[in-house]
Amino acid sequence: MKILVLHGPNLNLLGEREPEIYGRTTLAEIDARLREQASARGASIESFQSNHEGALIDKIQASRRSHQAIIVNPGGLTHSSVALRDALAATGLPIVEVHLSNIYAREEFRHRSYVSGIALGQISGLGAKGYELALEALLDRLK
Ligand code: CA2
Repeated sequence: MKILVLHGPNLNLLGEREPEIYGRTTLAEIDARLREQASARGASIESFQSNHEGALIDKIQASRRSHQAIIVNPGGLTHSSVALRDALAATGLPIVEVHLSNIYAREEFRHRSYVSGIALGQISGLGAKGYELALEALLDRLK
């Protein structure tokens, strides 16, 4: 069982800037925890971060046959990208959307997600723990 973990634009800055909003955990630490968690359950993850919408879409398209589920934090593209939503929907894979911050407690423009309508579920506001919860839920579902 292989799960794709996608991190959108600017998430490479995690742990370096704005810790009061996004926490102190780095992206490498999040990925390492998920790798351990997956392997303890006989699964694996592939992690991919990009600041480029097209690169994320290429990765999503390629994942259709090689992966069984997707965890995605689309970053700012959450609120703007129909193309990313379409690519995710086209995989037909179960998708969990994760946000470190509570997008509904922030600016109005963050309240709309183009991804939530095609996701199995969304976890928002629980920091890095949200990724672990997403992985657990997907592995339970895939078993
Ligand atoms: O809360 C989240 O996970 C977000 O997806 C993060 C996005 C934001 O645009 C969404 O509304 C909510 C921003 C990612 C940028 O991450 C940074 C991390 C550290 C320092 C600066 C930006």
